[in-house]
Amino acid sequence: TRLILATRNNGKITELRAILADAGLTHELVGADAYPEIPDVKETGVTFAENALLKAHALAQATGLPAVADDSGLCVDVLGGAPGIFSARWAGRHGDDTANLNLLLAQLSDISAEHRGAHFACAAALALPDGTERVVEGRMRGALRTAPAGSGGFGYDPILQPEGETRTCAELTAEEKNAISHRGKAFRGLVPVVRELLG
Ligand code: ITT
Ligand code: NA
Repeated sequence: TRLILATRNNGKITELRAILADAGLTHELVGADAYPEIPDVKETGVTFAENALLKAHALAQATGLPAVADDSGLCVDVLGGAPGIFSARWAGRHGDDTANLNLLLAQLSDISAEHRGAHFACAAALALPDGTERVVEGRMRGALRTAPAGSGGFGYDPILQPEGETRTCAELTAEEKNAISHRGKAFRGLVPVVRELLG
């Protein structure tokens, strides 16, 4: 059966396909771009979980198919958890990863190494056309570099060095990142729920 990936972020789609396939999910995974007529939902929630549910329900309602969604972001300790749910538009224009990363680095330029703790957070939501919903969350803790390094992944990956690592997320292989990432944890947790509800 088909399962909609309710996202238009290609970095997420690549990772989700690998994470879900590695977890043994055999559903046909179809990105939101296969439904260009369905408008993007306004992310009016105040938590990752609320926004992930909004996106999953919108696609499930519009397609009549089960949908999973990912809402995620970078939460910086010294900024009280910002950019958080605003990570995709921190510098103003939605999805401008380079501008977002550069603004954040500038904001942290005076912050010393011991105060550069942060985590990525991901809420993985499943919604069915009948309104059934589930959410699983995952986090990856690390420290923020003072300059970007690496070309893998997407978004803020070049500046987050996961705990216990000497490389940034953008210097890890896709497999290495997925094994420890917020997204890997959240969606590996969601897979048994998908199996239970969809078979
Ligand atoms: P969809 O809503 O279509 O899924 P989006 O890019 O708007 O796509 P979000 O609102 O969840 O998604 O924003 C997530 C932002 O958080 C994303 O733009 C990245 O900057 C950042 N982010 C999330 N996961 C990340 C990861 O694994 N590595 C680096 N940055 C990440
Ligand atoms: Na969001």
